[in-house]
Amino acid sequence: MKDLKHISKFLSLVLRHNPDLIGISMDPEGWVSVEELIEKSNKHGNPLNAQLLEDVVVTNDKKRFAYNDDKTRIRASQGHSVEVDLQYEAIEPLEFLFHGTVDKFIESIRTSGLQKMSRTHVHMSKDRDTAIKVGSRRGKPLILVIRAAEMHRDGYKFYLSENEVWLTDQVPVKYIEF
Ligand code: HQG
Repeated sequence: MKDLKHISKFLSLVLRHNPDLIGISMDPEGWVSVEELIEKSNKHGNPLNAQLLEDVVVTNDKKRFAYNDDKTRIRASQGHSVEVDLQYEAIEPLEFLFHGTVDKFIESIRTSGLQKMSRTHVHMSKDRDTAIKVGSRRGKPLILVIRAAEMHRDGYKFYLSENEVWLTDQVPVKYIEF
């Protein structure tokens, strides 16, 4: 299990942030070849084979990675900092979405709303418990409630990633309950 977590972290690094690290090519929708990923991971000193990759995809706690239909390609379902167009369809969000953060960011969020920072989108959760886990990565979590349906009525677009993370470009302050 420890191995799978290590592989998951390595895959997040390569598939979300730095494909160049192992010299793999990524298409505009974020997909890489499974064969190339296995070959180049091994060359980079990160042992990987088809079974291990499958185990990571299936057992991953947040289902971070997804195969294409014939399992020849794989990508991260969200969380990128490299420019990708995941081609998710814009859909109507739940009435409220949740964003877990920490106190040190609150002043800035009160001024400029939620911004995507280094990633391609602002990430939000469908429930408070998930948002608590997200915020806890950085310290004592603070949960912001986003009036998502109202934003949507005002023309903002929302996307739901394959692994059920809600995404949007930004959240202006007026839609945030602190
Ligand atoms: C904050 C993980 C100052 C924001 C999680 C957050 C998620 C601002 C940080 C996914 C700000 C960005 C994403 C502003 C936002 N001023 N700070 N105007 N606007 N922030 O990691 O949402 O486990 O890029 O509150 O579970 O924490 O990796 O975003 O604290 O789903 O799969 O800037 O990553 O998934 O941090 O996390 P991040 P996030 P994985």
